[in-house]
Amino acid sequence: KVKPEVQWAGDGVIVLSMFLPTGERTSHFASLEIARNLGLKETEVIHKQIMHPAEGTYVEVKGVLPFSIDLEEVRMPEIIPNLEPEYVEKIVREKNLKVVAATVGEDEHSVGMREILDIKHEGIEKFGFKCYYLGTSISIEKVIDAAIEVDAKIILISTIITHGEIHRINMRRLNQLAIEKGIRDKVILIAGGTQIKDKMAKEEGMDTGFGRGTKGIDVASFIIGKLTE
Ligand code: B12
Repeated sequence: KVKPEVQWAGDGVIVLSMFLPTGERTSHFASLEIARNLGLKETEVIHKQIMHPAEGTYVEVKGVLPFSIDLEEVRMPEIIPNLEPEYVEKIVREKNLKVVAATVGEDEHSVGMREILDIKHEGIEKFGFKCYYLGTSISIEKVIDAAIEVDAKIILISTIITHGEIHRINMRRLNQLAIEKGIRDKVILIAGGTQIKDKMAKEEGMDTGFGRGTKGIDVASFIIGKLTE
């Protein structure tokens, strides 16, 4: 069994951080109420910061967790081991694999996609993939057209998730357009982004989805696994 700890072994102390759209005094007592409702004991406000007075207050509350976790019962997702980098590179070069990549919709987040592609971030270029990066705020139509033009076997799209479910609509559109243009069975479709989940991507017709912390080798390994299965 295990409990979080701060001052001594297994003391159960945790810290919650929250923003409340209320003034300092109200936020102080409301945050304690929230912590108590979550079941924490010995609750105490340890830090407060008034943001802009018209916005609210940031509060940190300390409390003691009244339960411990049985490590035997902790559920963890299965680890899928990556392929050896040398093997990945051999297949990529043999098959002369090309990738079209873009951040889609009206999304300007470029850093994540670049991490996956760039050789200097250990991205997939490192394994010999020829990458055609189209940029940010790219339409799905342009992505598909580019893939057809350069005969790419892999399409990578990056997207944040949105209230209007635009991320889902874009993934669905990518799949549908690939079907309409007759290339769906010839391309691997992969979506990624800060809050993208594999399940969500598959529900919208992608072959897989990758979220936070993804490395180039994870993506390269998936592609080669799929092409050689
Ligand atoms: C930097 C940043 C920006 C910069 C982007 C600059 C740039 N050139 O990229 C700027 C200031 C422009 C920006 C703007 C906005 N942002 Co912003 N931004 C961030 C921030 C702080 C970091 C993102 C980042 O670069 N992370 C580092 C990279 C390496 O991580 P990553 O993006 O997660 O990428 C990894 C994985 O997700 C994955 N991955 C990503 N893409 C792909 C694609 C494929 C194919 C694969 C396989 C994997 C993959 O692999 C990457 C490497 O591990 C995040 C908060 C955060 N800490 O995540 C918010 C965040 C992404 N932004 C957010 C929001 C809401 C916005 C705005 C809408 C804010 C606003 N109201 O104006 C605007 C949108 C503007 C627009 N039109 O796009 C939200 C998105 C929430 C969501 N629903 O998904 C976040 C999560 C902040 C938050 N908690 O609210 N933002």
